Amino acid sequence: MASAITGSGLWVPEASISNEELVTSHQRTVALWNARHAAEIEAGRAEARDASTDAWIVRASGIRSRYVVEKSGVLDPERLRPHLPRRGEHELGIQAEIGVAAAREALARAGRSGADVDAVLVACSNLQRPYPAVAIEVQHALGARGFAYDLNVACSSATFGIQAAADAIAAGHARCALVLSPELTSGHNNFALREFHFIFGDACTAVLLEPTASARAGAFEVLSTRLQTRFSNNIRNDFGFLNPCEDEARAPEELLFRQNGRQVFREVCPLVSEQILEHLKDEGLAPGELKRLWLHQANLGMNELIARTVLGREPKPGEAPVILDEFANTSSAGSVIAFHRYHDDLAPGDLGVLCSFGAGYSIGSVLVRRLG
Ligand code: CO8
Repeated sequence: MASAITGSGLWVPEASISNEELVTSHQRTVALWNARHAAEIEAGRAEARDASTDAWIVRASGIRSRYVVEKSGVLDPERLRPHLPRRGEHELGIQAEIGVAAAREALARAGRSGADVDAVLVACSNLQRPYPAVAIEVQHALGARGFAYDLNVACSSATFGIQAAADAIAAGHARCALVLSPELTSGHNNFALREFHFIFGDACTAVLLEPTASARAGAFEVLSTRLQTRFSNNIRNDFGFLNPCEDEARAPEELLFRQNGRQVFREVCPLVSEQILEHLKDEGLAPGELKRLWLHQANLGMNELIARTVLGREPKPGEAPVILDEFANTSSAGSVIAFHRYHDDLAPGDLGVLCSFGAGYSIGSVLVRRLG
């Protein structure tokens, strides 16, 4: 049974941090670190750290600001992570809370309620606990039926989740499936190092899938999906439940996000372009038939290169919408935010592709056509 995206939703934190604010905090962070490590630097056992600049961030990434769940803790050089008061077991957790907020918007757009939902997938890069699944907490809060589970494929979690939801509908295991991506990246970003501190932002997206036969007018039929993974250590985070069992302590940097960004750029761009082109070819479609590319939002240069390679020409304004200037990289939520913000103008029959790429490596493409 074919399925369609009948609604999307977005939760955006109230607090936003501009590059200028982030760089000011980073300058203080670096000054503090260099002062505290002055003896080691003097003895040649450590290297002095350099501060970040706004001009470099914009030139290298296209990012100008990011939303965060809590701002004062992130900007405090002595803390560099959000303040999130601990919640009781009977209170809704923070990831479930933002998942419910995004889900309610997707449901309202689709003309559905929580009671209509029979599958909830929470698909994101970082989960606040192993169990009970955040997805089951959301299912309970929404009064949804059926089943729920969490999955993590880093930046590609949402597209992998969309394929899982479409498969569940095709198999008759679900009729109304939510895919939520509550990305609280500020809890796992490394705000101390200038090569990482600007990259990420927080947001949560929701996508609702239903059988095409019962989809509302204007929904987006999922024509097909394609997933690819290839092992790479170039984007890595070693935070995990076995850390306390290791006798040799890890450096704090290893327990946060880290990457070899230049290598990622070089290796991932061709893989993504090839995947989209092959996906289209196997569906008997030419790139010129695509009206929109909703790409993962990590780096403006990456998106321009991928769009240019896929289309075989410079993309026209709006063909590959950019949201990373405002949101930064929101991991798996990025391509869904681009879809959520930029789909209303498409006409019935128009084709688009949602494509994510990131750690793993993992790449997911979802080919959709607007229904009349
Ligand atoms: N200000 C000034 N100078 C800087 C700064 C800064 N902020 N940062 C670095 N520099 C300097 C470097 O020190 C270096 O100096 P030198 O040449 O003297 O050594 C120089 O600038 C160049 O540095 P880089 O080679 O690192 O810079 P790049 O041009 O490669 O740009 C980017 C870095 C922007 C990171 C770029 O490589 C990029 O965007 N690559 C793509 C990365 C990508 O898409 N990654 C996907 C990761 S997301 C994902 O998979 C989800 C993971 C889970 C999320 C969890 C969240 C916490």
